[in-house]
Amino acid sequence: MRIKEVTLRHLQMKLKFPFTTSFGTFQDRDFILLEGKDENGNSGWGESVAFHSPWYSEETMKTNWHMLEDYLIPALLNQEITHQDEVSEVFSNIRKNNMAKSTIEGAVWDLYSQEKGVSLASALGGKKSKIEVGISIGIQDTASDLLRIIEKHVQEGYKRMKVKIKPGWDVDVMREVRKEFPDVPLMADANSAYTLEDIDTLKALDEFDLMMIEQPLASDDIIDHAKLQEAISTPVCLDESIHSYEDARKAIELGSCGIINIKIGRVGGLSESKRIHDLCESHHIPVWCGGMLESGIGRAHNVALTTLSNFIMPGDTAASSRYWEKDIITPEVTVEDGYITVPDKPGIGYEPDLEAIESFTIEKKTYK
Ligand code: OSB
Ligand code: MG
Repeated sequence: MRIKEVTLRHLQMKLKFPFTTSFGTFQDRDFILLEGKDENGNSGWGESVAFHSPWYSEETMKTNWHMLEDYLIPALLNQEITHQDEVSEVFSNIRKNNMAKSTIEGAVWDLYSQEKGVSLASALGGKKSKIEVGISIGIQDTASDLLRIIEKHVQEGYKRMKVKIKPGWDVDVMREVRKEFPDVPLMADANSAYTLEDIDTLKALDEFDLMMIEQPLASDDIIDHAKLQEAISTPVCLDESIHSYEDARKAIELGSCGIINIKIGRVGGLSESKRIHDLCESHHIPVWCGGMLESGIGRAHNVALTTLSNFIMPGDTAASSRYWEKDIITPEVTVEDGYITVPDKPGIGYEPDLEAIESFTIEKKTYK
């Protein structure tokens, strides 16, 4: 297979709700959508999960556009690819920039599975026909706002609640949540808001029987995460710290975590995600699929990845309608009783809605 033409689009979509983490709040989701055409005129789609600003990682929408335009697209255009795992070889001289790489690698996986006539999930080796999903809830103005949002999502059937925490919005808030929802599967995500100096606060969370605490410490602190994991009973889950198979191997060896959140963009694509998944499975480390407030295209990739066997905990891949008035795929991703039914059509299994895509496009450029 050869990619003969690539179109990049800058889309801007308004979230239905402002999303607040320990870093700040945003309501507009700006991102890059990539369409790659092969020699037969078929289109494969990928989404960059980089944000407008570098709060989650150093990558941004603009650095992704630059990497794609100046390095990744020129490296891949017209190259003969016999298997999608070869994309990482084509990019082997380009360091990091994982979200940028993943954008185009995702489109190649979509094309490859269309060519084989199988769903992206089957191309990856996934077996599940439905996947369990949870929901990630940003920091709210008051604890009672949070309780009402949790109640709504529990009623909708979501399988676990993830609450964003930061210093000053942690132990007391989680206590209130547990009091009102004693049995709900519950976890906290700190997005690196703590250091080992906060160990007493982090220990205090043990009382709430959390499934895990996600990324409590800095993204380059796997040694401190290992110390923390020794000191608390709640399993530590790493998100921002894991950028590759090698990172996962080292974190597992050090005992820095009991669980890993896999995000396709953060680790540089589906091939690397699968390698990390397999490594974790062989070490009995459960994984789950994180979310980056994706549009339907990125969401479809997440759904497919989650069908692999070691994704044994609910992911952050909630329904399209939780985020968007209108998504850019048909049908939209829907959740019933906390499950998404995995599409079995070839490729990502959802149809890109070109009219909706055009309506959210601010800038567009084609390379051939
Ligand atoms: O840390 O998992 C995270 C959103 C943006 C950036 C980082 C994170 C998140 C979420 C929301 O938690 C996941 C989602 O609903 O897509
Ligand atoms: Mg996280």
